[in-house]
This record gives sequence, C-alpha cells and structure tokens, in this order.
Amino acid sequence: MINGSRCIILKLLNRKFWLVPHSQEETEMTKNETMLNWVGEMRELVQPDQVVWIDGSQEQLEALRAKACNDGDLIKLNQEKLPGCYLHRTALNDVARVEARTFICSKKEEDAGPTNHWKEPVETYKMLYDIARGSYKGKTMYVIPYSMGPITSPYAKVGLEVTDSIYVVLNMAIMTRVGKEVLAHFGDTNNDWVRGLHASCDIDEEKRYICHFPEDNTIISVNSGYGGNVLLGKKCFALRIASFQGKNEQWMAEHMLILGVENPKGEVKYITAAFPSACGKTNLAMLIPPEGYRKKGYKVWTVGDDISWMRKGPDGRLWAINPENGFFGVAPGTNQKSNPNALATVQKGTIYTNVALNLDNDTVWWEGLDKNPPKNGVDWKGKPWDGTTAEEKGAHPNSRFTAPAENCPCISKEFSSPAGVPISAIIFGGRRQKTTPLVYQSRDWNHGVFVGSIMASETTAAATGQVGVVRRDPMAMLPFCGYHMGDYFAHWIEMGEILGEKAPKIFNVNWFRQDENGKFMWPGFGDNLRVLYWILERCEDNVDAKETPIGYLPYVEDINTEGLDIEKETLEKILTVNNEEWLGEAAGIEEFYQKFGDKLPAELKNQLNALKQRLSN
Ligand code: OXD
Ligand code: MN
Repeated sequence: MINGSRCIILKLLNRKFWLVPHSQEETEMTKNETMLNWVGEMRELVQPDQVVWIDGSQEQLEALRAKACNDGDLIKLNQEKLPGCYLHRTALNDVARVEARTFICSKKEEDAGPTNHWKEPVETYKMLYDIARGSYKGKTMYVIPYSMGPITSPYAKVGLEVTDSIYVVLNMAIMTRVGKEVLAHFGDTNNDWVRGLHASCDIDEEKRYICHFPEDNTIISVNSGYGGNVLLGKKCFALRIASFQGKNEQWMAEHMLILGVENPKGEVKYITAAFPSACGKTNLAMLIPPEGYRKKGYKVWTVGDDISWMRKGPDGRLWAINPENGFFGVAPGTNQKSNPNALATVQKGTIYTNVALNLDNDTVWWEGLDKNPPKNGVDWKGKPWDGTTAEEKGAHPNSRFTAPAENCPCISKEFSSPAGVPISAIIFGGRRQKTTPLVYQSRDWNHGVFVGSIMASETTAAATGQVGVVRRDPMAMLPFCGYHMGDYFAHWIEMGEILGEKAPKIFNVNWFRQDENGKFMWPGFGDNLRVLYWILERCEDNVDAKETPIGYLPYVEDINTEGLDIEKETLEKILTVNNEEWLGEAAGIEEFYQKFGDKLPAELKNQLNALKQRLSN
C-alpha cells in the first residue's frame, strides 16, 4: 500500500511504482522491503557508480580509512603516539552547524513554531531532490544502518544514512552502533526507522540545507561536510526528529549529559544536565572529584555528554539512555586541567577535525591544549603555521574530536545497559555573571519546567563582540527542538503528570558568577561535585534548604568547602537572591514568553506571575 506522502515522494523522484531490483549484497544485509525500496529510490536519485552497505566489520572500516587517506580526505597521524587516529579538514566555508539553513518541514508552519525556520515539505523535497539528483556520479553510495542507543535496548531507534562521504561513514561508526547487527535486530517488517540522505554536492553554502521532515521520519542534508550538519544520527535524529517522536510517544529527547555519582558505599545516583554550548557540558560529564571526596571514595561515571533519551521505566521512575556511542567534542580548551578524562579518551581511535597538525611528529595541537604549539605546523586551513610566532589560530575554535565512548577512563558500566539508568535529578544551567545563584532547587516539577524554560546564557566578547547579552535558550533546546516550543513545554508538563511522585527533582546551577573585577567567584571544574553532592542530598531529603522567591537555596554551611580556597562571604554572595535583579529578569522572561502566544502553557504563565508576586512581597 502506498500512502499519500509516499506517492508524492515517488512522483518527485520521477519514479513509476515498480521497484528497483535489490542486489544480493543488499538482501544479505536486510530483507526489510521498506529499507530496500528507499535505498533503491535514493540510488536512482543520486546515481552512484556503486552502492556499499556498511556491515560494521573492522576490515571494511579499515579499508575505508585507507581509501580516505589515499583520496586526501584523512591524514594518518603518528600511530605510535596516537594509534588509530586521523586528521580531517573541512572546507573553509563549512566549519559549524548552520542554524539559518536548518529547517523543520512540517506540513503546517505553525507546527514548527516561532523558534525554528520552516519550509513547506512538498516544495522542499522537490528542491532538495533537484540539488541531489545525479550528485553521486563517479562516486560510491554508502548505506549506513545505525542504532541510536544500545542495539537491544527497547528505547533504541534505528536509522539508515546514505552518504557519499567516507568521513561521514567513519564518524558515524564512532558516534553510533552501525552495521549488520543493527539490521538483524531490527527485523524485516518494521517500518519505524529514520531515513537520512546526505549529499556533499559542491559544499556550496548558497545551496546548503539541513532539512527535517518530522512527519515522515526523514532528514535531508545537502552541500555540507561538517559533523553537526551531516552525522544525521546526532542533532538531526537524536534531538530534532526524536523530540517530535517523544512528544507523540510520551518520552523525552533532551540536550543533556548523563552522569553517575558513586558514594563510598558503592551506591550510584544518576543526574542529567542541560547547558547551552560553551558552558562545559563535556567537562561536567567527565568530572574528577576534588581530592577530599576522592579519598573518601566518591567517583563520577560518564553515561553521556550531549544527548539523553528518557522515559518512564517499569518502576515508575524516569530512566535515561545515551543514544550515542562516542563523543563529538570541541577540542580547544580541552587540557589536563579542564578535562583529563577527555584528553585520555582522544589518544586512540579518534578522528580530529580542523585542529593544527605538528609536522615534526605527526601529532595534533589546539589552542588551550598546552603551552607548546608546533613550530613546524599546519593550521586548520592547511597552511604552514608556526604556532610560536603566529597571530592566527592553529585550530578552528569549533575544531572537534570524534572519539569512542569506550576509551573514556570514567565511562559508566551502565553505558550500554539496555534499560538505561534511573534519574534522580535534572539540572539546568547557563553562564550568568550575576543574578542567578550557584544552585537552587525548583519548588516542584512544574516550577522546574518553568526554570528550564527561562534558561539563558550571557554571550562572551569573543563570541559576539558584546559582553553580557542574555540569550534565552530553553532547556538548551533552542536549535534542536523539532516542533513548536510551546508544545514542547506542554509535553514537559505532561511528563510530570505521567511520572507523578516519582519524578526527578529539578535544579538550576550557575558556575559562572563574577565579582566586580570580572573574577570567577566559584572555582568550577571538579569542585562542581560539591554542588552535585548538595543536589543529591536534597533528593534524598538529607539536608534542609532556605526558601526564597526563586526556589530553595543551600544554607552556606551545607556546601562542603573542605580543601577549597573560598571566603565564606563569597559563598554567601553567590547563594543570595537579589529581588531587584530578579524583577528585571522576570520582565525579560515576560518579553520572551510573548513569542509563544497562545501556545504558552497556562502553567508557565502562572509560574511567572507567582514568581513576580513572591519577589514583590
Ligand atoms: C552542539 C554540539 O553544538 O554538541 O551542541 O556539537
Ligand atoms: Mn550539543
């Protein structure tokens, strides 16, 4: 049976309704007709010289690495110092996600909402197919079957990505579980999978489009080779498409890290946390406890650093899996102090993108790694570079590492658990010089949803030229929510009803308070565990808190400062609520909320009014 939208798609593809014959190689991978037919359609569209299915074997991946080196797409690094590591450089015009060219193509514009760019789906399919048509001529079409989440997890979801880029194949093989096993587990009759077409074309920024069709489980990305735009399992599927699926299926796809804190008795409690970019999500996920805690036996375990899929488990609690299998982290600033675990993770089996190359020993370097930039180097643009004299940067500020999660010294033993991990606390956070205290707890779930919806971060001079501009980024999902954000807020409220008493507690943190001289007042990094500890104590009802208009704050003496060089007065300052400042904040929230019109849930409107009331009393 061919349904309405498939009929339109087949017409756009200029296809009659008979099917492209399937090759033996294909049918050995899967007998799933919905997959085989779609791959056939894509093959007819992009017209490759040959089709290769990624089976997940090391032999196949190794052959592809060799081919990529031969073609000049990868540079093999020093295999003694960095075994299995490679360097890739993107086109100069293609170094980051492009939000202005990222679209949600729902049938109704209203369903994309005011925070997304929208395009009409039928016209957009036609435009994208016209761009992609014949673009694989002379090339190979790689078909990547992948699972988001452990293959046997009932929470996992499957996708096929078709690409003409070996770089994409090799990155997907790190970031997701790929190959035959995925298809064998998925079965031959299931149609619940996400279609993803990537066509490099000419990397033409004028014709670059990252389009999502949530109602069709389809993603099409053309004219880019940059990870966030082309590793379709990540932001495109695991956040934009999955957030829409989650709304319809009563689960949540969130831009959150997942970590476990183990106490000296060996009990592990899990936390998820959402932060906008440049707020240290990967660092928090891989935190090393301060010495005093380490000596007592506290440990932190990483489950994920970017994305969390969560749903009500059989015991009624909220359970989370990390749908990814690797880390696609920002390299600059990663060093022995900021994140020793990340540094250890990227020593093998890693693909580096747009970092500097040291020609003396075939290793890599980026700003903030150490004080020894290469003298005889090549910068991210591929130009000779003497890091000891050059003004220009060696690595692009958004240069990345793609590294297997299993390399991480603190990877959780539950990382591949099909059931995931039970979540005790959800944390929101941003970068705020003032106003927002170090930590506070929401009054209840709906108030927590309000706290997430007003999340904001201040821009830095380096990023925008203007310091201290507050940007609202609800739940850190602004660029990643695949549908109307007002409906997304409503879905959060609905999840609270579904979870009831067993819902995790919701908190907000701010590691970035500054004094009058612009000096950070809280040490951050490993010492953030002191705050996580208070959060977990609150979840267990083991510690009291003071009620303020914005929520519950710690008493100063309840934040453990043993071994920490911080004045009591400073701690007091960052644990104080200034009503005047918060009234200003409330005005900013009110203005932001207007965007959502009638779609703003009444619960959030009420939360804002109640906050204003409490602040004025
Ligand atoms: C991001 C990322 O941009 O994780 O959030 O790459
Ligand atoms: Mn992210």
